[in-house]
This record gives sequence, C-alpha cells and structure tokens, in this order.
Amino acid sequence: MTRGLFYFLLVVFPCWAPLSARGQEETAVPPDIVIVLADDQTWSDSGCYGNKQVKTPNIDRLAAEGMRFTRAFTATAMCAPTRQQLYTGLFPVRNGAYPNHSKVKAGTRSIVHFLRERGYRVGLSGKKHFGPPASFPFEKVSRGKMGEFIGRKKGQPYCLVVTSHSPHLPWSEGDPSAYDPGKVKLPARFVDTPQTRQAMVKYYAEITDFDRELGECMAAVKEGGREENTIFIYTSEQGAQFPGGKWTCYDMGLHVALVVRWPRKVRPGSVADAMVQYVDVVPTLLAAAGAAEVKGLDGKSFLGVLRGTTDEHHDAVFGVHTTRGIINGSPCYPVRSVRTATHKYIWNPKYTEPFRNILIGGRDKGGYWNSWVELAKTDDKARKIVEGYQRRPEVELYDLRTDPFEQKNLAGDPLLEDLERSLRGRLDAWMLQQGDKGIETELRVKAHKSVSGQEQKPEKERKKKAGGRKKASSTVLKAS
Ligand SMILES: [Ca+2]
Repeated sequence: MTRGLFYFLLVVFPCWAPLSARGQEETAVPPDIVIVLADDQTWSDSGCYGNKQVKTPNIDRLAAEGMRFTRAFTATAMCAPTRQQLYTGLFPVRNGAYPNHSKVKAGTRSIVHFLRERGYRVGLSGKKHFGPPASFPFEKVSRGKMGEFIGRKKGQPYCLVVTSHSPHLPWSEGDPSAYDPGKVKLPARFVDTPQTRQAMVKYYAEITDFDRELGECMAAVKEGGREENTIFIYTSEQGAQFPGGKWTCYDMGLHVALVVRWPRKVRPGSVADAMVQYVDVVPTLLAAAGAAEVKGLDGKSFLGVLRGTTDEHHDAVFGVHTTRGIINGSPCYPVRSVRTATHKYIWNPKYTEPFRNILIGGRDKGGYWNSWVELAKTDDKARKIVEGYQRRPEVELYDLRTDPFEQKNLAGDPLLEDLERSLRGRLDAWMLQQGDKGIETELRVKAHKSVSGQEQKPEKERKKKAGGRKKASSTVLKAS
C-alpha cells in the first residue's frame, strides 16, 4: 500500500471497526442501548422524513448524527401487538399477541431475557402494553430516575426503552398555536374540513412535545458520559389514528420511522433504503452486543446495514391486522398484506362485511370523522374516501412508486397477473409459517387477550414526562 493510499483510508474510514465472521461485533465493551418509542406517529411526520411543517428538531438532529431508514415497517398497526413483536423478535400471530390488548404465549422470551443473559440491566420507562409480566420483566424506571438508571454501576451495560404516550389521542399536549390550521398540508387520503385541520395542528403539537421528550433522553444519555458507546434508536411506532393509518395494512399504518445513532460505528447522516421490520430489531441488538444468535426468531439482524457493509435486507415485508376485539371493531375483519420495495398486496378475506372501529360509531376522539361523513353526502371525493375506508375489495394491489397513498387498486389488471400471483404465494407461505389461518385466527382472539387487563389497562393518567411539566390536561384517559 502506498503511503498516500494509507493516509486516504485513514481519513475516509477513520473508525469503522470490522464485523466478525458471525456478523457480531468484536467489542470488548458491549454498547449501551436506548430505544425511544413514539406512540401512534405516522412515519413521515418529522422534518427529516420530509414533513417540513411539523417541528421536530431533536428527531432531525438524531438523523443527522445517525442512520435514517426509509423502508422500516411494523407488521401490525396497533400498540400492544407492535410493541410485543418489537421486544420478542417474533411476528404477532406466532408470538400470540396479535389482537390489541393481548399477551404473548406463556414461556415467550423477550429482549429483557436475552440482554440480561449478556450482563445488561434492562429497564422501561413509560407505556407498557405487554403481557404476561414474566415475558417482559423490565425494571420499571420512572422518568425522574432515568439519569440514575443510565449512570448506575459503571462497567455494566444497560438497555433502556423509553415509551412515550405522544402523539396518541387525545391530542392534549404541546402547543397547537405553533401551527396554522389554514396552512397545514393534508395527506391525499384525508378529507379537507376545518375539523380535520384542527385535529392536525393538535396532532402536530403532540409530535413536537414528543420531540421534546426525545431531546431530554438524548441529554440524559450525554450526561451519563457513555454516549460514545451507545446505540440510540428513535422509532415512530405505527401510524396515527387517521383513516388509512392505524388499524390498517396500508403504508400509513405499517411504515415506521427508524433512526439509529451509534458513534464511530454508524455513519452520521446516512440513509438506508434496505427493508427492515420491527422483528429484526432484537436480533440486530443482540448481534451488536456480541451475544449469540437466538434460534427460532422471525427477525434477522440488519447489523450489516448499520455498519454499511450491505444496503439490502428483506425483499418483502408482511402485515397482519385483527379487527375483532378493538373498540367498536367489526366482529371479524382480518387483513393480511405483503409489500416489496415497489408493490403492496392486501387480502381482505371478510370483504363482504364493513370495516368498523372507534372512529365509526360516534367515539371519534379526534373530532373530525363526523365532518368527513357530513361532507361525503354532497362531495364525491369525500364520499369515495369515507366509503373506501369501510368497504374494501377482497384483493388490493398498489404500485407504491406512483401511488404511495394506495388509492388506485390494480388487482385484476392482466398486465400484473404474474406479479399478483407471486405476491399471493409469498403471503400464503408467510401465513403458513406463522400458523395464521386468517378468519379462523381472527375468531380466536379471546384466548390471546390479556388475562386481567392489568398489564395493558389504558393509562388513567398521563405520566409526567421526562423532566417536563405536568399540565392540567395531563389527567386524561388515553385509549389504545
Ligand atoms: Ca400506538
């Protein structure tokens, strides 16, 4: 090697440590891990993900210091099943927690067990929404004690999961006056009414308040003095409670924001287009911690993507939605999906029935749905959106390159016959591997609901946020 080339490599690749042959980190000191989870934040609603209206300086700063994933997904767009797949590395039907307010099968192990075996202390601060407790034995960390948890016992690595209640409904935190309802740009799936615009500014205010919480977590890690050896993750959870978001398999529900900062290991300001899923997070963190691979998980480590050794991961990701058991839900309305980098295939086996949820039937806490229904009586575009949410065809096929909001159904197009058949085959194979029997699985939700409901009872009080204020509005019920 010439001296010039040597110095070139030293400057361009100053600190990229190699991966071992097993894809694990060769690190003497395992990294600390912090995961900050929003609650019902649509993936694209932050500055670094392209929404230039909502103010998210801390999410944007984290993205500038880490890697931003453009194709990360949850397999289900509901709180409890999303969190339980994230913590177990198993998809919802296979781990048992596929309905909302559900529990995993007895004996299921989670990130808490896996990292403890590696010597970590593992804590959670905020919303739980999992069960039974034996599967998720996190140390409970109050917001005021985050600094103590982070700084405790030098020499022992830690993993801290910080789960916010924002921007989940009710949208009561933050400052809506920071946003002008007349100027907000609405997504294509939305009906433009004054009530929708009011809802959007309240939702944006909660996102900005979540961003404040994230900033406080970043500051706590910095103060702990080990930021340089900390994997810091922000992720959005599933989409917001707008039609076509939460409770669906559309991208507005399943697509998630995912940003990973890891000084000296992950290139600052990098963007990854590799398709990853929440079930991949546990295997990735275990590999980063130098732990042995856990056999039988559904997820697969994307450590190579983080380290810049590959820009590919999955060629397809999957979705499952269970309507039975959600508040005001249809008795049976399963939805399944498979998505590639370019197309989405959705199967609605109970398409003959209408879809129903909390919005439809008078419990619209966002305060806008009724305005959509009213306008739909006279406005054709509004009517199509309102009807399309409740009545769907058996098969939906979308070209996401030209139709990111999944509005033009291409199912049955003779030119796409091979693609449609191939995606259906992928979905069938996934369901078989999961033990997922579609309608039959949907009808069995009762056996998977939380035993007492205690683990997942909707929080009766908004917890005091990290170092933040407690407002009069904070004593409210946040339904899940
Ligand atoms: Ca949620």
